Amino acid sequence: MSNSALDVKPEITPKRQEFYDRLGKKAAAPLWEVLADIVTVKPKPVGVPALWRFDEMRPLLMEAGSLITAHEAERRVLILENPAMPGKSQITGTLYAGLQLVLPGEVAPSHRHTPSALRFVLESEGGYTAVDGERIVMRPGDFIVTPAWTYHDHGNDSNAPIIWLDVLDLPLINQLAVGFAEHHPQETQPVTLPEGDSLARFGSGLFPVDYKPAHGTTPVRCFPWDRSRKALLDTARSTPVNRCHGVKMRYENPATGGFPMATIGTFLQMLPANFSGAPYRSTDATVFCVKEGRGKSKIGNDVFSWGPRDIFVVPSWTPVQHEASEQSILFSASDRPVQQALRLWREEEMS
Ligand code: 1HN
Repeated sequence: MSNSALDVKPEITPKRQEFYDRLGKKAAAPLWEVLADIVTVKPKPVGVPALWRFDEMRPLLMEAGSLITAHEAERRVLILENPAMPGKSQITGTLYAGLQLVLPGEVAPSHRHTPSALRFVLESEGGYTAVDGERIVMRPGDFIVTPAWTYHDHGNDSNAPIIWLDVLDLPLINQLAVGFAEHHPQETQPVTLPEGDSLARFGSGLFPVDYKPAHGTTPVRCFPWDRSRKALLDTARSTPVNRCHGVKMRYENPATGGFPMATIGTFLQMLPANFSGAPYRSTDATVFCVKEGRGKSKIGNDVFSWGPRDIFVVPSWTPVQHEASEQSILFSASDRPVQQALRLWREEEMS
């Protein structure tokens, strides 16, 4: 659409301005002055493309570790803030991302809140997150789900730091003004389930005959890296390589076939060595985390080279084009389940 009231603003004459000023005093405003800003012809991305290098962030995270304990901080996290939105604690319009550190011997106290969280583990030689009575040992590449309003605490009983990427639907939850949070009465919630329980019970293609899926959220709390990687690479052997995505899979809630989380969709994709992808855009702004490999991505007009554990963000409807110099695996997360539930999601493979 062009040349219409949707993208052209009427001229402001002194008489009109005087009228607008009087409207303002009555908590009113002329729609025609803002229409083009609030009804956009195409999405106006929230935030800009950006990349965070793990090798630069890790020393800062360790420095944070010497300045404050996990206990005092509640969560010792460096927020990955979109550079276009400093102070807003968001990486996209709907998602928050951060890097969390738990040092050997530390516990991050148990609490619950209405925002949902995912963890993508970057560095760990043991240690756990506990979700709803189940301790989940963290290994690099594991994707772990903390559903809304479930108690969770983290602990490191290993000899090495644990570092992971947190992605939460916080900006969305706060926009809806449905944020609640509370501490567990104890520092660490009681462990009531055996280790590996959720995967053993719900990750084998068998469900209790009268099982009713809880709305939106997977009963499998952890998608372990070794299984995910094998599924991706085995699939890649018998699947054509998509010209934009390489071989891309989505994590699934085995009880519903939908995404594991109601608000955040998660994906794993393999770019073959020397892959040079075609541009692609979708309305769901996406946070990528490099699991393995090296390459670069053109996002809008910016080119970012990346390696293991780097994190980058692609804003809504911004073309992205991936290249890989060696076989690479990218984890990614976006608000696609929300957009699809509302029948609003769009994508386009470009040439
Ligand atoms: C939270 O609870 C965690 O549980 C991490 O690890 C990051 C950011 C904002 C609000 C709550 C966690 C968070 C958070």
